[in-house]
Amino acid sequence: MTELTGKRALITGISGQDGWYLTELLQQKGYEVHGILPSRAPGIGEAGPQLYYGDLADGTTLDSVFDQAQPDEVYNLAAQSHVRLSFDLPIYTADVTGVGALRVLEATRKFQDRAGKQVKFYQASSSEMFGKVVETPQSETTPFHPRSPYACAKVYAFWQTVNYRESYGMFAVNGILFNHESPRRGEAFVTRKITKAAARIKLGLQKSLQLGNLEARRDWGFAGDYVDAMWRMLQHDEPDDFVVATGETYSVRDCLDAAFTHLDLDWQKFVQTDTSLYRPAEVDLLRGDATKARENLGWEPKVSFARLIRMMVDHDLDLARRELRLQDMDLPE
Ligand code: G4F
Repeated sequence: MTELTGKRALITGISGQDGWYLTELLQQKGYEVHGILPSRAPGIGEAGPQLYYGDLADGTTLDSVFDQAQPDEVYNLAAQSHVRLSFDLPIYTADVTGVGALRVLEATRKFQDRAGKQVKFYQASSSEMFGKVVETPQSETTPFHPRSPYACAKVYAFWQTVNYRESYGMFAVNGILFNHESPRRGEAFVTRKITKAAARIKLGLQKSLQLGNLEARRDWGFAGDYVDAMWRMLQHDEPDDFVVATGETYSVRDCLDAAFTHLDLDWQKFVQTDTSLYRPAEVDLLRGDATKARENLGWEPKVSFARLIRMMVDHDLDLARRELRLQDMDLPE
């Protein structure tokens, strides 16, 4: 049911997986949603937010977007978010993922002064910041040891957010989100790469799947659950930083098992490892402790890892069936 808040939200990176789920959540709550995206993207337009083109590598249009959107809440989700790619594009990643967050923070601070109202700021921080972990599970007090240009950029953005809170008294928070997936996940991330390949292999559209490190372990949750935690952080009495995680950890191998078994397939017959997909430095194990979010925000994950992977495989099976039908009809996609 729609609760009419009359609030306005501005989301950077609105066309990504999280931007899409967050848009739907905020609209259900009666928000007017505005979003910045770098180029035309399928999907998000259907949800009906007000869209502006912009790239965090170029902050020159931010002031004018803020003046048009008049936000009460700003969610900075935009980033070059692919860890492996950040080794090939370290400077671009530092600019968009690190300094880009600073550009949005500064635009928020200046708009807050112009508008004469409090504007709350959410920074999409990442469990990748824990990197070479010094303890397990990882919580808000675990020291960071970033292992990629992406993670270094996220650490920079994390501390800028803390500094804007401490220097200017801004309501600025970091959500330290562990991996979160869904049928809307980009196809370059490992869960979606696996569920898509499993579905296409099942229907004979693909013969094999090349992957990198199968031993890496991640704490994988459902993106739809995680955007609710973002919103709750901005409704909390005090601005603070929170870990968002399931508390469980699974390997890439476990993900293969879950996806292929759901389709009665044995992944060992189809998967090859390709060393070019390994990272120069790997994050071996992530498992989060979300006690603080549970106790202070009343947040908890609802979708288990097994259900998440089944949901993604079922969705990708539908897409593969459609691909097969188009092929049979010999029509262009
Ligand atoms: O799915 P991934 O690419 O996600 P990664 O690197 O953990 O990062 C994701 O989660 C972070 C939150 O902790 C976000 F901040 C970040 O933006 C992103 O959304 O890789 C997961 C694991 C890695 O250990 C990787 O080495 O899977 C391993 N892996 C093995 N083969 C692969 C592949 N990853 C990808 N992307 N592709 C492979 O072929």
